Amino acid sequence: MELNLDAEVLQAFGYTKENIKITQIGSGLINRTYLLSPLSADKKYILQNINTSVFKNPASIANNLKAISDYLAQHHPEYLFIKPVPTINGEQMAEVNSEYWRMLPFVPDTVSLDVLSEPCQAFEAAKQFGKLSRLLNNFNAAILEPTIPGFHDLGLRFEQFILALNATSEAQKEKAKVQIDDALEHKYILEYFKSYSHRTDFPDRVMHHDTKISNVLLNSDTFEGVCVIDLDTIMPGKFISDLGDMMRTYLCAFSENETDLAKVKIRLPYFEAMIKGYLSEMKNILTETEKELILFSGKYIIYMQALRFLTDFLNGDIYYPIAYPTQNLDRAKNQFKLLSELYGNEKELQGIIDECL
Ligand code: GN1
Ligand code: MG
Repeated sequence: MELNLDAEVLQAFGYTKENIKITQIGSGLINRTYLLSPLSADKKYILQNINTSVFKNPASIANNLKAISDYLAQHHPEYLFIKPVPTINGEQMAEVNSEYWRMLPFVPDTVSLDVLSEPCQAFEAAKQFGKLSRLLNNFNAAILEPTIPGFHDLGLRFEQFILALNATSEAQKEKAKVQIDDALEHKYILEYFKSYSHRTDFPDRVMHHDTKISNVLLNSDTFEGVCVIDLDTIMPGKFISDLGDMMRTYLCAFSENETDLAKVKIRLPYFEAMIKGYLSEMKNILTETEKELILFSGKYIIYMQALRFLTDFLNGDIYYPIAYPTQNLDRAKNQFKLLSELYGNEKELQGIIDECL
């Protein structure tokens, strides 16, 4: 699909419509992403429009990426960290008509997958996210700004769900009755998390916060992990964010959009590969408390995502784009099914973790 982009956006980065080919790519729900192929050189770039109703302070993204990339350049210069290409004025982003745009280098000879079809892909991806956390273990996470305040704060997500529940219509409540009950019944996940908050060995770390498979670039021949992308939500968080979102998105062969719940099942070989990949980087860094919470990370994140989809359905779909009216409710159903699968396989899953530790 060829697209018309505001000429000013391209100009900010030193290009014009005449010397560039533009294609929209990517499957993310939040930002719009384009591939730019400058015709003059064998180079490609990714251009992204930052969704400012989600990222209310885009400068925080730029500041965080700058702080991290400076640190990595100094301490781990061999690491491939995809930092933004500055504008011709040296800015981290271009601001055009109150919209924010940033450009990133396109990494050649890599692929981004939308679904995992081999356990080794789970290993490679988990290893990449684990590696980023390991390399940033001594970086002071406290200097980063939350790019979305309370992003993975389950307490806040639960409050937002209650607010939506109190404000929604009886008709919506009726449609979502089972899922609302599910949401209330699983509140103990939040209580369980809170019971760990006093632990001193449960630090804030630098978390990616969006560890789905399409956010890892793999070598297009060998399928080895190359680097992670989509760095907008890099900010301080608990380790459970990254590992939990991998469980949410790698273990089932079908995505959150699958409506045939019989297909929502957990693939044990993918779990094992994912745990091995993650621990190949993080085993010696995780604290005792964190190790205790490995399986819990999946429960926390899947429950939170179910709450977020359900909340959005009750709010009239103001956050996640939908293709049909009850899609966010269906996504919530899917996530609650996934959660029940995690519980149903708990023993085997914990056994795999124990063996890997
Ligand atoms: C959003 O835009 P995308 O697809 O990378 C969301 C994630 C959710 C995900 C669910 C900033 O990510 O937190 O897990 O949708 N990102 C934001 O598909 O809200
Ligand atoms: Mg994202």
